[in-house]
Amino acid sequence: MKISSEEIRQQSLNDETLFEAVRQVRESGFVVLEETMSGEWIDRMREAWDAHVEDRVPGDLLSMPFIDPLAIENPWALQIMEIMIGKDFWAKLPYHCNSTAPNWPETQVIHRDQLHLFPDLPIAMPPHMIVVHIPLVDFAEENGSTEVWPGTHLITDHEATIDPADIGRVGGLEKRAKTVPSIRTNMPAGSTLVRDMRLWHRAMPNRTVHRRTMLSLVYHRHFPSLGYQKKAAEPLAKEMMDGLSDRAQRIYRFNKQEAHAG
Ligand SMILES: O=C(O)CCC(=O)C(=O)O
Ligand SMILES: [Fe+2]
Repeated sequence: MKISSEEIRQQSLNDETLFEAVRQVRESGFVVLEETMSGEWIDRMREAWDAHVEDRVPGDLLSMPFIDPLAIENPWALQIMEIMIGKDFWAKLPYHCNSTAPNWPETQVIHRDQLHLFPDLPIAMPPHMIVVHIPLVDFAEENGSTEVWPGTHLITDHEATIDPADIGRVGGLEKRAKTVPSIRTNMPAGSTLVRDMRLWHRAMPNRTVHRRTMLSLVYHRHFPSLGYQKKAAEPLAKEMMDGLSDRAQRIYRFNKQEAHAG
């Protein structure tokens, strides 16, 4: 969806836009907010990430421009996530990107990045993991914009829904996906795509001579009763954490060196 230049400048969605964006994530499993980032921002980020992906520069993913606030605490996505996965969601640094090389020939297996919570129940729980993507080039069919199956994040009656191997991309969704319409996430560079990680999707071939890169930042609902979460995060240098905003320090709290971050 297009958002107003005012919402871009203020880095804040108005009530109506926010309501519509949340509705789309809830019902379709994703929303695209078009062109939230400036051309300058996109170029700087794309050059840094492509150099990193291509191993041209020994990139420190915990430095600028990788940890730019518009990436790690994307203000538009944060507003949506605060409503959908609760204000105290968390994430880990460094984040990653999804990049398809020039002339990449492969179609990925259809998969969901996350299973349902309570996969044995016949109803979908509210979202618990959300990924924020920021495309660093225009996404179109020629360069392999991701294909998604709107609404499939709510499908609970499929055997692959309860099979953890489904996340391992074994192809359990291919047949059923033929019965559900799909669309390509064609969007301008610098958009913000917010996606429920249960949504069925796949990477597509890149038939251009240019790399197709998007940032991928994963956010988790906080479940205070599940103490295991912080084990998985690498502790980051104190100076680096201290350089982040208070909000970012809270989001990335499991990267903190102290044992009692939760
Ligand atoms: O790069 C893409 O378009 C999607 C990649 C993806 O879904 C994945 O690797 O899990
Ligand atoms: Fe995926």
